[in-house]
Amino acid sequence: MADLSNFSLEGKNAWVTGASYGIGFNIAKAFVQAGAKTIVFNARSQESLQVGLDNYKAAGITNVKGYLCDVTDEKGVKTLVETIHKEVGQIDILVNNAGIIKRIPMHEMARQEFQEVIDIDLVAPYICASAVLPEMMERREGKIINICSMMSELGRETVSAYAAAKGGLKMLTRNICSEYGEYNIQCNAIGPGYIATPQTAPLRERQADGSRHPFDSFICAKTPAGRWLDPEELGGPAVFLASHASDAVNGHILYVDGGILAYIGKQPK
Ligand code: NAP
Ligand code: GCO
Repeated sequence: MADLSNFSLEGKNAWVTGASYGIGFNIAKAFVQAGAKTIVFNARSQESLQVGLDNYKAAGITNVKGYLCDVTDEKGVKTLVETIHKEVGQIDILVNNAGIIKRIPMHEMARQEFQEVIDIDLVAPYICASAVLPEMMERREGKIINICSMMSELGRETVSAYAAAKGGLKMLTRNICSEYGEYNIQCNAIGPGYIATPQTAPLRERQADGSRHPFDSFICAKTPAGRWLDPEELGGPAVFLASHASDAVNGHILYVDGGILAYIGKQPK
């Protein structure tokens, strides 16, 4: 019988930011399947918090606590971490999942719009990681997983702020690894490919004439499997990076992209 105990999250508490739905919710679900003791998630609105609570309930997940907190609110995040320590216990795993994208040609993008993406997708992971590190350092153990992107490696039209943020998040991941590895804290990232979630829904919408969105066809041609990935497919890689099975993995960006980064793309017929 294989011994998979190293992949277990038994007894572990995990905070997944912005995990009301989408990728974060599916990562949290996988953590529960791997034996996590308590899942904590936060939302920036009461509405999104309730959506999350309803989603966890519908999935039969009861060991979950949701809190109202905007990840860009440094004071609010510090207060949230203190509350989690009081009400749940130690934070063994942090997943910096919360994120937004704005698809606007750079020369038409207002400074404030650019800044908002940077604040949520890059500054907030710094804020949240900085808030959980002291306790992890004390325990000399911890897992931080940042959610990067294809845009941590590649650019494309209209996503300048997002690519800058996700490229920075790749290096923030490597720097947290470098600075805190001596405390037995591993910081890695998952770089999802193109995942069917609300964030990418506009790229998959049917056209007025019922035809496929050009970007939908484009991405399927760029993915060897010829399809968008399901958010559930990120669960296994996330469990691996959250578990002791990855204690010797640090500063790594694990691309879960169906092979996009390896593939030149299907030749148009
Ligand atoms: P999503 O469906 O748009 O979900 C994003 C979640 O983050 C939402 O629950 C959102 O809450 C929350 N959020 C946004 N800003 C927040 C803030 N300031 N404070 C707290 N929560 C906040 O996106 P997703 O597709 O699941 O993506 C999740 C992560 O994966 C993001 O970092 C994204 O960049 C990354 N990613 C996505 C893909 C993809 O193809 N989908 C690929 C690579 C990487 P609200 O409900 O309030 O908006
Ligand atoms: C886009 C998409 C992508 C995905 C993801 C790819 O507009 O190109 O939203 O950015 O969200 O980041 O890995």
